Amino acid sequence: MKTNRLSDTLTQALNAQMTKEAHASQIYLSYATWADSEGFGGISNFLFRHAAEERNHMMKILEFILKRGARAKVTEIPAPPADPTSVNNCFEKVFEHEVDNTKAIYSILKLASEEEDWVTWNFMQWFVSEQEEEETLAMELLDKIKICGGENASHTVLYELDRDLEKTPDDARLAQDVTTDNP
Ligand code: OFO
Repeated sequence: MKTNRLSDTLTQALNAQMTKEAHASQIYLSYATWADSEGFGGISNFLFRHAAEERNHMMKILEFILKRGARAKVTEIPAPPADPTSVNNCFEKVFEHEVDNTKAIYSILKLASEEEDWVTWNFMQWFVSEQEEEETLAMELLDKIKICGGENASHTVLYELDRDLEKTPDDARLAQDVTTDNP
C-alpha cells in the first residue's frame, strides 16, 4: 500500500528548498566569518545566530518530507558567494538573498495550490510569515545603514551599529519556535 502523501513534483521542490535553506545557512556563516575578520564582532555574532536559524529551517522541511511519507534527499550544498565588500554590501546581499528565498517559497506554494495539496500549502505558510519577518529585518538594517551614510558610513557609526547588533534580538519571532531538536 502506498502511504506517500507527497507528489513527486512537490517532493523534488521541497528537497530543493531543503538544500536552499542549508545553502542560506552557509551564506550567513561565510558572511559572519567575513564580519569577524573585519573586526565587527557584533555583526558577526548576529550573522552566526542567523546561520543557525537557517539550518533549523532546513530541518523543519526535512522533517515535513519524512512525515508525509516521502523520501528526503540530503545532497551537496553549493558554495557561498564571494565575501561582502563592506557592511552596506553585506546587508544588501543578505536582503537580496532573502528575497530570492521568498520567491522559491512562493513557487512551492503555487505548486501545492495547483495540486490542491493543502497540507503542504498550510505548512509553507509558516515560511511565508518567516520570510516577511526576515525581509523586514534586512530592510530595517539597510535603512539604518543608509541614514548613516551607506557605503560612506564612518567608522564611528559602524562601531555603534556593530555594538547595537550584538544586542539585537535577531531571531524572527517564528524562528524561535523551531530548533534542530524540535523542527
Ligand atoms: Fe531566511 O529564512 Fe529560511 O526560509
